Amino acid sequence: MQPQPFENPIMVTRPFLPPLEEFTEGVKEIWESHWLTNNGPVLRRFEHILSNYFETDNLCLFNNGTLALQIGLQGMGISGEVITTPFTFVATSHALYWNKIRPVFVDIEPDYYTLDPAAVEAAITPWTTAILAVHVYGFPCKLNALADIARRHKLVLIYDAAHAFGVTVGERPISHFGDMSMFSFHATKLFHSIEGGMLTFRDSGLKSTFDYLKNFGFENELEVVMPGTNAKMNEMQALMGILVLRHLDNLIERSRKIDATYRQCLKDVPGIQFTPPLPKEVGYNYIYEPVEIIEEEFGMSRDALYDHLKEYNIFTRRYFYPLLCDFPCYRNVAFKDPLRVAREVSKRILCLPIYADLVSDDVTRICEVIGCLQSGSVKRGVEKIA
Ligand code: T4K
Repeated sequence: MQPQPFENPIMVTRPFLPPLEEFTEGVKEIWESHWLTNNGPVLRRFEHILSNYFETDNLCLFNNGTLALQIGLQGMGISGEVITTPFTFVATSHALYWNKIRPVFVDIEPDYYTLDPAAVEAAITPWTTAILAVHVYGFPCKLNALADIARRHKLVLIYDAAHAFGVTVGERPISHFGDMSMFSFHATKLFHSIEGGMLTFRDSGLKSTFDYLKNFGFENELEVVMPGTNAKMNEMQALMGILVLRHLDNLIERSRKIDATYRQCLKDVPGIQFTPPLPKEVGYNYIYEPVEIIEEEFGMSRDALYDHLKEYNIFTRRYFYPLLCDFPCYRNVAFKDPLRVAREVSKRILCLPIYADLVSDDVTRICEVIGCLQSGSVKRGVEKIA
């Protein structure tokens, strides 16, 4: 039997929303206090809860992850060249650009798509000040190798951990590694505060700098100690964050089951390649479901599959294609690495729908559609989807 399109679109993700009563209860408190932003009581509570969760006081909340990273780089005084990955969301290198730092793009490793330490080391110059690595899809970077390079070359090690909330390594939160990590709490993330971001950092002296930078540099009513910007998280965001956090373990467990279903249902479909099992010491968050489509085996390119799935109301995403260095704003940035792995992966990668509310039957149905498209048992490309 031919698979039928879904009645309603299945998007790559859908934000988890806590029970409405929990949110309205919290909103009532905000209404009564008339305190909406600027370091309010709900934000302070959220910060306290996160301090316990991440086992550190060295954290600072922001209104989104991009500004958190921009401010983090500025507050740490990073300048010159920073070695980074082209296989990430544009915000990673935009944060460098806004600080007038030159991104030096180097290749990724083929298993989990994080920075290749050997490529990092090969790209170091006298102008290099830092490494900006990304725990892409929540997969931990090569933590020991990068730490070793940073130590030997006296470089700052910064992690874009936008995808990595809830990830642990050896039972320690991923924030434990590197000099600074940025987490995104955007609605599309497993853990979110509608919009939001957070920095965690090793040097406790940075806290006041980040607090100034996100609030115009105000020390008090009359004194501005540095030219800051406005990157404050508001009370509604903090409330959502507190509520979503209560459900996080359950969200991760549901996503883990979805991942297991995909792996089971697609295991015999030629040309679909999943990432290998993670090392035992990693507690993963199952935030994305990336697969590589090997055209020669699958019988169809990644892009063709992406288009055909839309005909079935299934909206996957090509995170992260094109590579950042191919966007017009980065085309003039000079770097030497041929980016062999990154170019190949970005042509093959496809992120399948995954979110806690996605029911198992729908995952099976998505897999059936993919299987039928592969085997050619359904018509492909009846009409071209724009
Ligand atoms: N570094 C990395 C590595 C990142 O991935 C990101 C953000 C950042 C830094 C910056 O952090 P933030 O400044 O964003 O905190 C999305 C997100 O907007 C972005 O946060 C995320 N990475 C990126 C990977 O994905 P788009 O352009 O793909 O989002 P959009 O609007 O197409 O949403 C994707 C799907 O989610 C939609 O098809 C439907 C669903 N959706 C989305 C929203 C916003 C919903 O169902 N409800 C919603 O409210 O960028």
